[in-house]
Amino acid sequence: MRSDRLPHNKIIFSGTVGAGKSTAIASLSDVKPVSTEALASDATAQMKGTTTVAMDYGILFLNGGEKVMLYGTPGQERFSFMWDILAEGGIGLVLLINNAAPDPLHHLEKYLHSFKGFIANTAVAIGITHMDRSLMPTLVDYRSRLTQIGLMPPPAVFRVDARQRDDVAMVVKALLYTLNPGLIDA
Ligand SMILES: Nc1nc2c(ncn2[C@@H]2O[C@H](COP(=O)(O)OP(=O)(O)OP(=O)(O)O)[C@@H](O)[C@H]2O)c(=O)[nH]1
Ligand SMILES: [Mg+2]
Repeated sequence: MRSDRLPHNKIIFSGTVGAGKSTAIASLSDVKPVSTEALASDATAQMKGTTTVAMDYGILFLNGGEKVMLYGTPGQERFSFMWDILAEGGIGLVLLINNAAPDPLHHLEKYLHSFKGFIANTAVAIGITHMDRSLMPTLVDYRSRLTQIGLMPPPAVFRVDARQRDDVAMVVKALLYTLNPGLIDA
């Protein structure tokens, strides 16, 4: 892979609180990831001990030696000012939705709306996490909702366990493939 095939090489992980954004970056990164965890407060504290307050950062090396920078956003909406800042210059979005949280289909719509402008200029691939804990909604339900939303081309949707590197790699490869099928030939 040559650098002229991947002029900008930054992808963004966003999505619901506890979906596994920080975990996914740690699973996939070939270097020790940088994280900004702080003790959770309010409703998040009932779900998890810490939460991302600024960003996660990791690096993935593709087979050709090409570097893909992985940026994770905070899930909490009170830190949503970071979403646009982190997305600046990104080539695509991996959206992780926590299937064990209440109303995940609503979260899907909300995050797609928040990143509407970014996605219009780039691409998105979707990972549904915590499906081992909650089977509903199903991937079919997500695909139906995406059809209703009308994004073109329709985003790829996968079952992802953020703790599993192969699962995270799959959704990232789908994103890179959407952007440029030549990118993942290595
Ligand atoms: N059972 C299960 N646990 C998962 C899965 N994916 C991630 N986790 C766990 O979910 C927890 C939350 O993950 P984080 O990586 O902190 O989530 P986050 O999206 O970064 O959360 P915020 O930064 O608070 O928005 C961790 O304990 C992960 O190990 C999954 O598919 N199944
Ligand atoms: Mg996090």
